[in-house]
Amino acid sequence: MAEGSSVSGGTGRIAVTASDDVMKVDLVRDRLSRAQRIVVLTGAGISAESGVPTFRGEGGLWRQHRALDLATPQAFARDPRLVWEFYNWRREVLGPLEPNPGHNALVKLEQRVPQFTLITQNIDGLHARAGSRNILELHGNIWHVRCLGCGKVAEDHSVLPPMPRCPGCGALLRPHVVWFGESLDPSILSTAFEAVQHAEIVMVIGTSGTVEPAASMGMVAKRKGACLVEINLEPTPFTTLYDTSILGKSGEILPMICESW
Ligand code: BV8
Ligand code: ZN
Repeated sequence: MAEGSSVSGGTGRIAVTASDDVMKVDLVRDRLSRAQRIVVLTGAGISAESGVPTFRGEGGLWRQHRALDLATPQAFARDPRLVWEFYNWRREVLGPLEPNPGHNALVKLEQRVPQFTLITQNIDGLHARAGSRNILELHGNIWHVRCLGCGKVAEDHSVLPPMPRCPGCGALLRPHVVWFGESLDPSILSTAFEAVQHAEIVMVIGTSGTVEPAASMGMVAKRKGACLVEINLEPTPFTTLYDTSILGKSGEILPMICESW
């Protein structure tokens, strides 16, 4: 929670005091308690308190490579072994990590809302581990692999070899994630846009709003009259467009917002 910190963020925003945030938490809680259709969109920030490095934080680097440069089909075509080393390193880091109170609060919220959709940009699988049900994984899941030969998709939590092969046809496997420059699964994408267009409230949590098409979802909802709430450690390019923006850690704010009303 921003303890009386003054937030300029380039938007000339006034100082945010703890009491502002407490008021905002109550306001959002009240809105949520009266809503039928709620959508939550999460990014790397919601997993940060579980110990998952975010993309743009200092954790976004691996052996001096930027994640952005390795999460592409070109990088995999050029050097599949290096890209698999990157993903195997991330699987190793993620393996022992647990959902945090932010993930858990969203499970409680889902149980109390008639129509709840959780759209996540994260591939860490922590929302499902926490117990969320109606999840749309826009960018895939690091625990799933896809065969470049027969196309088979499998869930695999084992320690994979440097160049894992399909047990069925022997072809090389790839992580079943969406790389930069690749299209998202059309049915997942259309379901996500459908949900945001009919939502009464959209909460955007822990995302820098830099990756499309996820970044546009909030504004699509706003144009359809939804109430937009942002929870982030710092202001984002969209902060001024939100109805309410609460600065602080999602693992602290979400339990306050989602505790039973
Ligand atoms: C697409 C899976 C159509 C892989 C990911 C030029 C050529 C080609 C494409 C493009 C182009 N220009 C733009 C594009 C589109 C491109 C894109 O958006 N690029 C960006 C970089 C400009 N998008 C795509 O390519 C998408 N496909 O558009 O298809 C198409 C096809 C061909 C050509 C054109 C278009 C596919 C995008 C999916 C990429 N895959 N992940 C992997 O992870 O290995 S995206 C990856 O990065 C993550 O999944 C995540 O989505 C994203 C990182 O974003 P965030 O989640 O926001 O994380 P970030 O670190 O940035 O921010 C964390 C935030 O949390 C911060 O704001 C921080 O303040 C906050 N925070 C931190 N701690 C906390 C917190 N908040 C609260 N509490 C805390 N404790
Ligand atoms: Zn195969």
